[in-house]
Amino acid sequence: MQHFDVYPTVTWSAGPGCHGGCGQKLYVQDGKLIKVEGDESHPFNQGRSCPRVLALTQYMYHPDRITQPLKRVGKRGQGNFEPISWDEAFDICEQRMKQIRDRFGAEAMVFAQGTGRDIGGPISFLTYSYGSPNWSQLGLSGQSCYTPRLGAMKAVMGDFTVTDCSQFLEKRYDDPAWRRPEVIMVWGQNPPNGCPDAFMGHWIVDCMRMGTKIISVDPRHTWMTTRSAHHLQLRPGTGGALALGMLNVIIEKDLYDKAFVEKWTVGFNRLRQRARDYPPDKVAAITGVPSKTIEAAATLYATSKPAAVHWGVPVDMEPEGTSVAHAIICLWSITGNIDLPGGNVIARPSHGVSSYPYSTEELVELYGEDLVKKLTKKRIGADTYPMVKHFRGWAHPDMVIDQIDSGKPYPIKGAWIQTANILGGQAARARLHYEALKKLDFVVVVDLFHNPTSMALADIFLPAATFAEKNSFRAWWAPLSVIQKRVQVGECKSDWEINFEMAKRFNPEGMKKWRTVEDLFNERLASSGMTFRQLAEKGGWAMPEDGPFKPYHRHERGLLRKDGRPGFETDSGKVELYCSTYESWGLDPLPHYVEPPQSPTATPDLFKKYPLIMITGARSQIYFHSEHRGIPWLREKEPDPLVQIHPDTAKNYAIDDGEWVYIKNDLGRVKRKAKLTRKVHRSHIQTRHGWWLPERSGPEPDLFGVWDYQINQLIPGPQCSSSGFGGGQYKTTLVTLEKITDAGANHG
Ligand SMILES: Nc1nc2c(c(=O)[nH]1)N[C@H]1C(S)=C(S)[C@@H](COP(=O)(O)OP(=O)(O)OC[C@H]3O[C@@H](n4cnc5c(=O)[nH]c(N)nc54)[C@H](O)[C@@H]3O)O[C@H]1N2
Ligand SMILES: Nc1nc2c(c(=O)[nH]1)N[C@H]1C(S)=C(S)[C@@H](COP(=O)(O)OP(=O)(O)OC[C@H]3O[C@@H](n4cnc5c(=O)[nH]c(N)nc54)[C@H](O)[C@@H]3O)O[C@H]1N2
Ligand SMILES: [Mo]
Repeated sequence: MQHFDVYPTVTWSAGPGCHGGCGQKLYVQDGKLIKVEGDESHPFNQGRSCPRVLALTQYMYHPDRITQPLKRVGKRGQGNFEPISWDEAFDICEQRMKQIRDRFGAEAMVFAQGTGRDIGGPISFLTYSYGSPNWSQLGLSGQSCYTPRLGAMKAVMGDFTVTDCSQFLEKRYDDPAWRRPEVIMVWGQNPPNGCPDAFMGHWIVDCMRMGTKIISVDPRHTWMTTRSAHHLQLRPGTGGALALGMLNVIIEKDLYDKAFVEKWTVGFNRLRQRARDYPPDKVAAITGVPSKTIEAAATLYATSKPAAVHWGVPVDMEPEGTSVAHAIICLWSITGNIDLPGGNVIARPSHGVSSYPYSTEELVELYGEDLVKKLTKKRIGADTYPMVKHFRGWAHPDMVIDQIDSGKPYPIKGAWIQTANILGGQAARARLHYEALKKLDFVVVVDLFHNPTSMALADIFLPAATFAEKNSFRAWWAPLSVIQKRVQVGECKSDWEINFEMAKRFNPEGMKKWRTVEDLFNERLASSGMTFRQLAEKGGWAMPEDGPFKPYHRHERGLLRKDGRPGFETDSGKVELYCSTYESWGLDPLPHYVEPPQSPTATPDLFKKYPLIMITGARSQIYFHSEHRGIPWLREKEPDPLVQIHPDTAKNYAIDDGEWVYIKNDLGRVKRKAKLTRKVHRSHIQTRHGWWLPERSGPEPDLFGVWDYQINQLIPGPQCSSSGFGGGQYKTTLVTLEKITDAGANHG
């Protein structure tokens, strides 16, 4: 056996893709990664790995991997690129982006990211160093991923919560301070598949093994719903009504936690009044969940202590995502399940470390007053939506694309796209994004592989590193971890390195305080009392110590508020069931329900033409959004783009299992292979997003078959929520089916 070394590190970003933070062991031989295994000593995953991380060697050394910077030659979209040096690539980006800044102002460049890998730090850093207010998750309609839930929690209770599966404790389930949740209400999430939002789905499975009961809120049957005490099989997009119906039951039956409500909440009577508008019978008619089931599930949840709610992205994608989130926050608040072991525990970044500066003071210090003024004056959407203005620094995705298209109120001339496949999966209205982005003068894509977005748009392509090839750090909840570089592939660089170099070119004065990327890491890590190297030497991770960054009972101990008084970090110091912040933003201060914009009752005529509700994007363990279609070990498990159809429904369209079909609506048609299954309701279909075929031709017009298979061509927009956050119509689009009869049609 030849010698190899084993190095511990933490995954985040390129490779598996996800939001997790699993400890992994990298087996390295002669400078090459030969195998990955879960690290048993890491408290996050306790030795587990997902299929995507186990396939890392195939991903890293894939023949299609881009390992040198590329410059487009010939016309955009023709697929002709030539390798250039990093110096030349950086020079071209600097020159072209400075031209845009000089002529049109820094706001004419948009900096676009995908979902939250370790990109938020590097990309906001670059955006602000360049001087643009327009940092966006471009394409994600209504910013409908986590941000609506986060914004609602911040406004209503001043902090974020997660289901307590002992993840803040080093000894995990063995720590006597932890209690197992009696009940976990899993609301619009499929935990074993997705591991979203810094939460490992398998923790819920662990709790189930120890005796936790599950209440599932999901229109489909999944592994988890079939093991639930109650499965609330609601119509997609009606969770707001369901949550209000459960509040009604809990309040009217007197099942709420009176002591907690009295001491720690405001607005209970007004919430009670509002919930009276949602009696179980009425809610049953809206959601399709029998009233008896609503009552039973609400009763089980409210009479179990501790109990927790674990929620997913369908909450955000409801028409009023921030209001649905508000209703669910009221559920865990009036049952007193906050900040206690086994409940919805308050989550803060470990050791107070954040990878990017959010506070106004930090921004002023780093980039000056002018930028901060621009952030509220010129950031797209900040004027229109108070929640966009006051929560997080993101420009509003739907408004950004409309502005790129119209050039009004000011022109957008360039885009820096990093960790996002806008055309291949992120964007609703995919065709509009394509047409509009084509108009830009200059586009940089930073990625690991070509995809439809880079092929159609990139002028410069910069090759990024996987997690095994980079230094970085991670402070999304706990533990605080460092990611350590163990191998090098080609000339690839980390997102931090790339953006650090570009930031120096745009803001040389401001960048003088850091000589290297590691200096910057050390500054961000300062509140932990450790440097990057010290944390690495300690084993690579650290759990928070007792204080503001570690549960439990912090509101009682005065550890949550800046002024040190007991209570929550809101104006009233309490959980605001009646939310004064929403009120000050011109939003309904109480939760309410809005029907999806396309639905059997909202648009009956459209429903006649398109009688199926399409759910898209329920996560697969095999793929991360549009990634991994080219990785042999993964593709083998799920080779074709499937659509789940109930057998009775399929019969109506004369569709057999395994036949190819079109999914259609007024926006177009997309190919799928039928998978007949009773897992979906008769009136719904479900299909995954992110399909393109790396094996097909890249250059225009084919763009890897994206226009044949990209379901987001059918997803309408713009978002429909009054707060500006939420309301992407990814789970509630009306469609119909048609069998493809042309025997010769090429299905990829
Ligand atoms: N392997 C893998 N992991 C991932 C991702 C990935 O692509 N692959 N993506 C990551 C990202 S960015 C995110 S946001 C998360 C998302 O992961 P989740 O939050 O789990 O969301 P989904 O998988 O979209 O849907 C979860 C469940 O909600 C159900 N559902 C659909 N519509 C509704 C509805 O209207 N109401 C309710 N109550 N339920 C509904 C679906 O049937 C599905 O079973 O996963 C992250 N993790
Ligand atoms: N129909 C439908 N569409 C959806 C959803 C849905 O439920 N239904 N979900 C939406 C949601 S919640 C989200 S968050 C978006 C996600 O949308 P995206 O985040 O755009 O999804 P990905 O397909 O993962 O694209 C990421 C791209 O970044 C590259 N990449 C991965 N890691 C790194 C890295 O570390 N550095 C760099 N530079 N590049 C990297 C990948 O190769 C890939 O090309 O999709 C949305 N789209
Ligand atoms: Mo997401």
